[in-house]
Amino acid sequence: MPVKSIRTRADLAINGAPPAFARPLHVGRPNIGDRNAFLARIGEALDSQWLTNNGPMVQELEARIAQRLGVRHCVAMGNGTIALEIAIRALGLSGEVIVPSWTFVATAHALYWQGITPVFADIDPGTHNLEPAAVRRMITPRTSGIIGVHLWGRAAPVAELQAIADEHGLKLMFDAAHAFGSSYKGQTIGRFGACEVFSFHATKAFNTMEGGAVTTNDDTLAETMRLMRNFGFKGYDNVIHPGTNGKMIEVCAAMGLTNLDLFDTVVATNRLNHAAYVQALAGIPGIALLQYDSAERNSHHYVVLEVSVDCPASRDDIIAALHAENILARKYFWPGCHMMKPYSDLFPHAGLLLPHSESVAKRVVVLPSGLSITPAEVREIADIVRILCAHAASSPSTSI
Ligand code: T4K
Repeated sequence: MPVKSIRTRADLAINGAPPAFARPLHVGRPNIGDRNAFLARIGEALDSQWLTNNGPMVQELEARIAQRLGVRHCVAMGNGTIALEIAIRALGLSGEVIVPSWTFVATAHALYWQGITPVFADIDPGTHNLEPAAVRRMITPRTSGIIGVHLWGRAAPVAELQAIADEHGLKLMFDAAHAFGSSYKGQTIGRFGACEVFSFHATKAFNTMEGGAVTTNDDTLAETMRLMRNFGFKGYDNVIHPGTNGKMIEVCAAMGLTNLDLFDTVVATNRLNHAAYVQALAGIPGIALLQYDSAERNSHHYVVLEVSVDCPASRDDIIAALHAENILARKYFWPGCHMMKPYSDLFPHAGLLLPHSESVAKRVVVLPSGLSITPAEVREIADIVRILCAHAASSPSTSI
């Protein structure tokens, strides 16, 4: 049987028809803290009739995050994308800015949306983060800055990128959307570059439903971003800066305060799930899990499986088999930003300089984790991959 036609364990003649999981196991299932604590906070907001515009819960959340990350300022925003846009504008970036292609498209969009050209640099295939030598190659007289992305919560090469930025007079900021609670050389992410931008989207390890924040140790930059997120208002009737609406609402802050209390549990659960995946997937040819540096903190929110050419089943066959079993694994961030229409129109030949990004994009499967799945379910997921690969290896008609 060709691997492409394998869809369920029933096809593999292992057992009966129903999918392995009656309920879907999603990548990105939100981790939700104490429901009563959350509802009590919502009650407070309703009683106080203060729902948005720098409300008390937003301020409390900012203070708690700044303290947790060890940074002077946390400026909460409506989502990670508006937070990126505001940070980019507050830093005065223009012309060209160097970013990885191997990231969620919001990193590139946040620039392009503001008339700035994202220039894609290649990654280190071992870490999936920007490769400093590749960044150097993309610098032109129009380059004004670099946005490093701490992909999968693993720190980008901060010191090397800062050295390049200093040498060329460029601004450096980080997209830390995946990196809440991560560390770089033992120091919590949030303090590096001119500023760092977090996403607190529902799908993130720490979530405020929708939300994000910029953290910085720069007092002036923080003040500018606070103005920009609220139309440039300084007090009533006094607009002193161009601005937009980037505000976080109280309901989202209530979720954030509730979920901050849960975060250490989320990380501990993710670590158990990750270890279970490593063990359960061991020995399948051509299958490897991206490992995180044990000396650094990482929420282990992203379980990133890489399927090499040595694997008897292709990456897309694995995805199809998992989906048929109700396991909604993802191909994040396939096919890479440079292959997405706005940017492939702009740079049709960008791939020539992005060999590692293109090859990683073909290999990756992101698997579910978080509070909604257990190590026992992890082992079942791994079994499906193992069975598929064994079948593909033994099927002479397999073509992938
Ligand atoms: N930079 C980076 C590096 C990022 O990864 C992101 C966001 C950003 C910047 C921008 O931050 P935000 O502006 O979003 O705050 C999702 C998220 O929407 C996005 O926040 C995230 N990265 C990206 C990696 O994933 P999609 O297009 O994959 O979303 P969707 O609707 O397919 O949902 C993802 C999975 O989560 C599905 O399996 C369903 C599940 N899910 C989702 C939601 C919203 C749930 O189970 N419950 C839910 O409530 O982008």
